[in-house]
Amino acid sequence: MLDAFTKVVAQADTRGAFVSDSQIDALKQLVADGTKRLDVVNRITASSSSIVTDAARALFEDQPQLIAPGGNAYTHRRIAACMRDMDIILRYVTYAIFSGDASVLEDRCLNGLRETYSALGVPGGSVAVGIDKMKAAAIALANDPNGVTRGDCSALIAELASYFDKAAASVG
Ligand code: PEB
Repeated sequence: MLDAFTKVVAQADTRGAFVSDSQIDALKQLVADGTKRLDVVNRITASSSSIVTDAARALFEDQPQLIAPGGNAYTHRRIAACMRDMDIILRYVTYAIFSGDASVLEDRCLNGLRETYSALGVPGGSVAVGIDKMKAAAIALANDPNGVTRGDCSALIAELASYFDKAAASVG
C-alpha cells in the first residue's frame, strides 16, 4: 500500500535515482490542493450510507431480476451482502483519493474480486453498474460548489472518477 509520496520514493529507488524535479513539482501541487482533497474525502465519508443505499436501490430498480427468486441478491441476507460490498468498495475509493494513489484500492479490495464474484455467482457487470451509480453521486457531492471556497477541482474530480472506473473495470 503506497501513497503519492511513497510511490515516488519507490519508483526513484527502483531506478537508483534521486526524486526528480518533475516528481517534486507534482507533489507540490498535491500538497497545494490538499484541502480540496480532504474536503472530498469528508463529503463522501459523511454521505457514504446514502450513496450506497441510493445506488443499490437504483440498481435493483434497473435490474429487478437481481432481487427476484433466483437472483444473486435474492433474500435479505444477500441484499445485505450486496450493500456491504458496495460500502467496502466506496470506502476503498475514499482511501485512494485520500492517499492520492490507487494501490490501497487495488491491493486490498480489487485484487481477486473478479474471481471471488465468479465463484459466488455474483454478476460482476451488475456490481459495475452499482459502482457507476456511486461514482455519479460521489462526483456530484465532491463538485458541489456550495459551502466551500470555489476553485478548480477538475484534476481531483478526474482522479476520483478514475478510482471508480478502476473498480468497475476490475469486476465488470
Ligand atoms: C467481496 N462479496 C461476497 C463475499 C465476498 C465478497 C468475499 C462472500 C462472503 C460473504 O458473503 O461475506 N468482501 C467483499 C469485498 C471485499 C471483501 C468487496 C473487499 C475487501 O472482503 N450481488 C448482486 C449484486 C451485488 C451482489 C449485483 C452490488 O446481485 C453482491 C451487489 N456479494 C454480493 C452478494 C453476496 C456477496 C458476497 C449477494 C452473497 C452471495 C452468497 O452468499 O450467495
